Amino acid sequence: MAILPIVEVPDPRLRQISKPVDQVDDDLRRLIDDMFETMYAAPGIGLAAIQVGVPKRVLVIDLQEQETEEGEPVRDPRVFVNPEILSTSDHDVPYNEGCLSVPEMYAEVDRPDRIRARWLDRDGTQREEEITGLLAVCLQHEMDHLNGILFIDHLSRLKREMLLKKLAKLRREQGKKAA
Ligand code: GNR
Ligand code: NI
Repeated sequence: MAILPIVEVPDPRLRQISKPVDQVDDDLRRLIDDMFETMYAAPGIGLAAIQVGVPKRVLVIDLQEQETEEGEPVRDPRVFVNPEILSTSDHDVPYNEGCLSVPEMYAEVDRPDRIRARWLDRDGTQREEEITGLLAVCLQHEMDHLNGILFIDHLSRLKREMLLKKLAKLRREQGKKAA
């Protein structure tokens, strides 16, 4: 297993449309394992393959909402290969989103609160489920990545530009500190 470098804005790879997976095999499972290791280390609750530079329609999610008595997160790894949204509710909810590819920036994004989705799991078995709550938010955020879309694309141009300026400034300051 390996922690892979995460691609950040404005890297053009984040704008690529990822290609469908044609076989869920051991090579793909190795990528999935590396994606989980990278996501847990970040830490994050989701990761799309393109965020580690691989343009395949694969994403991993672990909301890590539960903790043991010792305060250790209980792992609940979920894998989505070639995910599709079959239907969405017509009720949107806001959520304060962040993204490992737009580090340290957060903004409210409205998305449908309930989706019906179909995908392949890590064994290549087809699954279909009604998904709600934070899992629905995260799955839609990750599926956007497969289509070259970032959460900042859902904001007004003014908000997006302010956020990207803030990120550029933060990087300049961090650059100075490191030097
Ligand atoms: O770690 C992440 N947290 C998060 C919070 C709110 C909505 C979406 C996310 S996904 C993000 C990790 C990431 O960038 N996945 O693409
Ligand atoms: Ni993201």
